[in-house]
Amino acid sequence: MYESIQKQDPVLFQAMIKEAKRQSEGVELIPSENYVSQAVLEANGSILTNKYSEGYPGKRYYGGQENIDAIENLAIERAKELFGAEHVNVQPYSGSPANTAIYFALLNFGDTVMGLRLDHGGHITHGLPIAFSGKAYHFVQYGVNPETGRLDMEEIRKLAQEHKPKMIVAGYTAYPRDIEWKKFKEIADEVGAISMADISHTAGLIAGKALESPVPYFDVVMTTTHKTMRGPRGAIIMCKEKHAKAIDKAVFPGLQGGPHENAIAAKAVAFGEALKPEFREYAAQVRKNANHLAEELKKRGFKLVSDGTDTHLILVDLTNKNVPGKDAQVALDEVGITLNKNTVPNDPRSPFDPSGIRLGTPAVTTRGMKENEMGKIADWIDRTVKAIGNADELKKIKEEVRKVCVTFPVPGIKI
Ligand code: DSN
Repeated sequence: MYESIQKQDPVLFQAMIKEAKRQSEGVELIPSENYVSQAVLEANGSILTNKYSEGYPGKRYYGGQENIDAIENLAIERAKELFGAEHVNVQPYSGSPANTAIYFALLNFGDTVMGLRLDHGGHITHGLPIAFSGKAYHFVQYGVNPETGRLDMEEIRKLAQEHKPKMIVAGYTAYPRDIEWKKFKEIADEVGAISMADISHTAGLIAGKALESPVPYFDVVMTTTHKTMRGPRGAIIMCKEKHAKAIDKAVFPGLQGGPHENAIAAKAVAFGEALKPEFREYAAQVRKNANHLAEELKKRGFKLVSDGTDTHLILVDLTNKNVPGKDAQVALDEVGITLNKNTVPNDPRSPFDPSGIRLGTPAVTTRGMKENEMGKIADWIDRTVKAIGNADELKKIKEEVRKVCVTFPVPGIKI
């Protein structure tokens, strides 16, 4: 791998090879991560990075666009087919710029918007007070029900009727349950709000027909293209035709300059892969694995927020184990299991040292792991959490993890 880098830049090469080893010898459970195919890697690292192409296909500000237009149109057409979208903009650099572009297109600064609190599973771009979204717009934040850990649609309806938002954002980074898209749309319609869905976490499951889609109902739907979509780092915005002009103008020239056509080509590759029947099997298996892992963790006394999962994602509250999320993350890192510490709803601890951990199955499923491996992973997690401070036991678990992982090759890694 990386022969030219090895020759030209041995220091960087060493770090990259170590990372490749880490990715292939460990269990990747961060729910927003995945392993892309060799074809996605090739498109992303291709000569398309050389080209500037401000504007949109057929209307650019620089010459030499005949191939770039064809590539961007391919990504657009495949995304439309995959999600049944009326209009797609494939240029956003990533999720946060995409969300910012949507607000910039459809809101005025200071407008009232509703979004889920970050510490209940939302995102910084859904109105965190110290973020741009929270400063530029008047976000009214909704939360999950403290008893059930689930969204309470009646509470959301009440808040919407009280605050009359111009937009309602339905989208999540640490919420394990399926979303009632139709109900959200009904509430938005009742108060005359624009409906916006951020499906960054579940887009691959929606594309793979393993979860219901908001695209037929919602005014605007955005997603990152990595995570369950298994494409390059980036994002797309889908919308009804009536919002198309505003969205396109907000992305360029409103917020961005030249689109990254190498990433757009890689998005086209990923959408092509997701249109194949195998991707439906993948999406279904991601859910099966998450569900199995959740049940295996519960059997070992782990408390899950909302008591389970409908998606790829599991949120564990470690309070009953007397282990802070940060300590669990560090110990699991030591054995080669990667996940992230996470707040749980109404967490008494701080976001830097919260009560929970967040995990998910998109990456392990890409490697071909199934229910049998989910049982092993639950066991390793349980033993690791119990063995914090016991170097010998952690070393033993690390070797068990490595032995299993090397039998499941990672796409794009040959070492
Ligand atoms: N950082 C992403 C995640 O991990 O969910 C959200 O932007």
